[in-house]
Amino acid sequence: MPDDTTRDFSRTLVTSALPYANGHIHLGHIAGAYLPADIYVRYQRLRGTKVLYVGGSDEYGVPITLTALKEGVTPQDVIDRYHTANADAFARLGISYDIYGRTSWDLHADTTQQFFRMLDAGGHIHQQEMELWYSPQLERFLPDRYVKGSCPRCGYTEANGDECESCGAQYTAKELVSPRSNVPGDDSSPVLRPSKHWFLNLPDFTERLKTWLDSHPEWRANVKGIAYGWVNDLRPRCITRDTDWGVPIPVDGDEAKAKRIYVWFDAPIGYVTNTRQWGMDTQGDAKAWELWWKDAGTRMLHFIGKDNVPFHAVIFPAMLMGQGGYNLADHVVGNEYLNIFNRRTGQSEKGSKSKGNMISVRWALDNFSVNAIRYYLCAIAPESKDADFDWDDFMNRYNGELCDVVGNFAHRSLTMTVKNFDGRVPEPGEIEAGDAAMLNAIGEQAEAIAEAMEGFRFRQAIERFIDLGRKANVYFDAMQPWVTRKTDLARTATTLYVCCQVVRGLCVLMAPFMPEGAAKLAGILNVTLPQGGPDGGSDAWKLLVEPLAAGAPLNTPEVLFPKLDKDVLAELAEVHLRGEAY
Ligand code: B3M
Ligand code: ZN
Repeated sequence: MPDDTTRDFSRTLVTSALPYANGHIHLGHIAGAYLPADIYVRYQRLRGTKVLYVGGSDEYGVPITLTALKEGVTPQDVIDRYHTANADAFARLGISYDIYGRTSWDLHADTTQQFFRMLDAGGHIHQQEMELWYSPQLERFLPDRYVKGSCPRCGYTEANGDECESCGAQYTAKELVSPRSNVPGDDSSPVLRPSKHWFLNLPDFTERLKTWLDSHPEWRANVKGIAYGWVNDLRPRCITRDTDWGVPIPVDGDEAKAKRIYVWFDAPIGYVTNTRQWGMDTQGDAKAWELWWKDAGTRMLHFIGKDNVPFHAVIFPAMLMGQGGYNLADHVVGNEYLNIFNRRTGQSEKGSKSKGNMISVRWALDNFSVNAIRYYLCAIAPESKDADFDWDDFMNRYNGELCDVVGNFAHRSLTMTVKNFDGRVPEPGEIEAGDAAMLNAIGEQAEAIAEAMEGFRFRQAIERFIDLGRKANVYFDAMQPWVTRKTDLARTATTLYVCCQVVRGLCVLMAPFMPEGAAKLAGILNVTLPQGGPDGGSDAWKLLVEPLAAGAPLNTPEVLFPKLDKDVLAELAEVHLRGEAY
């Protein structure tokens, strides 16, 4: 097996978990699976790497049909509503997918059925009879959350059919204590009935999974811990459900007709489907996707929240092994949770719909700039442990770091330059040691940011970016261009020439984190940031060492990062406490 840590890759495929089209995406989702992926993708695009970023909605499964039942609409209505809303929220937040697909597409049924057939042909799928809860009144089985009851382990009374959200226990349906139907209007008591289902024989892949995981000592400890825990105890897993909302099982006969493929079997295959669709949309090529999934020169990265680790680091890889010819993930970047700090109680809480403490992306964007949201969520990214979203911390970090350090430096440098040097980058005089050190710091910080990015340490990367701003302010204050302006114009020209170079550096280095701020700054500087994409491009990081030419025209500076007002923030925090930030 090749050593993946040192392999040279020609292109990178990045995926972010497909959110259920069953509610508005919230900041917890963003901090876990979306913002880190987007920052990484934007960084690689700037470096000229060929990179493809695939996402989309997860549109099957019981939560969606239950929502439809409760609202008296069809599942299609539910997914249409939330697919559109979430695609829009991602776009406003600058999450730069190359495609945002849907698992309800016909193409996806095709991909999923191919996966099923191939696993079946390889002898990895078998049928087995199980006892499942059945509603005599509805005359149907009650899969997953259609049935509630008490957890056989901890006694939690809102436990689901086969798992407990309170203690995390997984069990077989018949172990559930005091079952009751969760379907509105169904008053009958559930009874156990036999039903035949299809199982994926995961133990067939144990050895291969172990070898593969062993080849990735560089993964985060939290991801490896969960993955090995599963691989050391693999059991056949049921991959079908008694429902009519899902991908049809590609098997003849009435037994298969009444059931569908389980959502967690088809969902990760959505990454493949959406890559297929992207290839057809952009190149009219039905086979373009294969390069991204099967060529040994492609590196594959999954960005997810930690609850999705078993599926991305064990089950989906096993499904890929059963296909033959597919690459396996080179890194599964699993993030911890973003909790909510409650100002009233002084306690950190898990985000939950029932508590009403979640902050939707659409609400956040209606009230704050995209730069502020992206800055704070990256600065506190829950990489190796849970983090707290806290309104005071949000204001202090955004105002005190992005505004006061970077925004302020850019603004005072550019304003003074435009005013005193006729709207142009000044002609420098002699570059002295202090100037040279400042100029060198641009490349040094770019290196440090690159190193953190390559290691998926985004908090550290954004810290290194702010560090450059801090160094620049120290330089500016030491050189005192507002004083030398009256005594030594040549000296002032050199200082502001250096400052302009730093601002240009900040502009490029900012682009992965705050693309909107970077675009605005690029407009003032009259520079173009390379777009990059699946075809690759030039390396903007290398261009950092090529200075802005003396005499280059600048546009009128404007405030990039307006400060958050304390009173406005306090009011919005109240709205959140009332459960209305969703
Ligand atoms: N929809 C669960 C979630 O949103 C699931 C992820 C699918 S990724 C293939 O967390
Ligand atoms: Zn429990």
